[in-house]
Amino acid sequence: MVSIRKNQRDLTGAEKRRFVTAVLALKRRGEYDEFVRLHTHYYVTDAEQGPRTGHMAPTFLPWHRRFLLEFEQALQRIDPNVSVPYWEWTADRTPAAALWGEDFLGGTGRAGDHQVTTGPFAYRTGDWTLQGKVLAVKYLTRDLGRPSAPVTLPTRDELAWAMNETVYDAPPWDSTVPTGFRNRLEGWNAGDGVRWRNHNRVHRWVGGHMLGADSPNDPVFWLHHAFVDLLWDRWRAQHPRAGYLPRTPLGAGDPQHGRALSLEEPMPPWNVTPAALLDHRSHYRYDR
Ligand code: CU1
Ligand code: CU1
Repeated sequence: MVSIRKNQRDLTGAEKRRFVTAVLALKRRGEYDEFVRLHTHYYVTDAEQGPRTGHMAPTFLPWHRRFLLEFEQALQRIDPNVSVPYWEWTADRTPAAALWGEDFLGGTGRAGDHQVTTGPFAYRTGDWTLQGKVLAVKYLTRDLGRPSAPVTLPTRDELAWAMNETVYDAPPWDSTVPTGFRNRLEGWNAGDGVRWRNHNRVHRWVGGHMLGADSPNDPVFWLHHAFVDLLWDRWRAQHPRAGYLPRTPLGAGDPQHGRALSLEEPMPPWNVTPAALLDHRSHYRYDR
């Protein structure tokens, strides 16, 4: 079955309810926390040893594509009519957006400890207790827009700065590359000292758990990354001759050898190549 991923602002009340119900069921079964654990495990930075697959690497996009697909398929085992909606953060830009309503993801955290107290993922419902060995708190936290030192969501112009890049990625294939679509979208330092752009700035704007390696603890993670995934589609349509890079494995003399994966190298934990994830239309499509 091909599912259609919709803009969250177009969901009906019933569609929101079904999504939330399926997410809560996954949490009850313990499967949700496995996704959080997996994401944390694959959060490897430039400064660490070993391969980087999820972040700060060319595979940022294919790795999250597969991660979301696994999550969506887990939801669909509970309710086959559910798909992952996307949050177009260039358009729905305030804590007043319907996304943060009581009937969907709930709102920002309260003053002081930033505990989310509204909506289905509020701690007091008993349905959303965070798990993990080194967890500071068991309740979900958010600080939308960070009022104490305001952050703004990326604008269309800031996103265009990434979308207009003509190459996918470039050496040294990490968080320091000044050019290339991948790092400009992922949003690390592009050589000018500004660290948080586009994808990363959205994590900053939501705040709380979205800041860390265990960011999927906040269900908005999936809606954020579904939009990032859609942006990859749009970028490919905009630059039809620009393929995934690196095309071939990096040589033994390359400092990124074994750390950044090329088009045909399998990504853990699924053993799937970036090439195999370029076309997702047999699994899901976007509504626009
Ligand atoms: Cu991630
Ligand atoms: Cu992310």
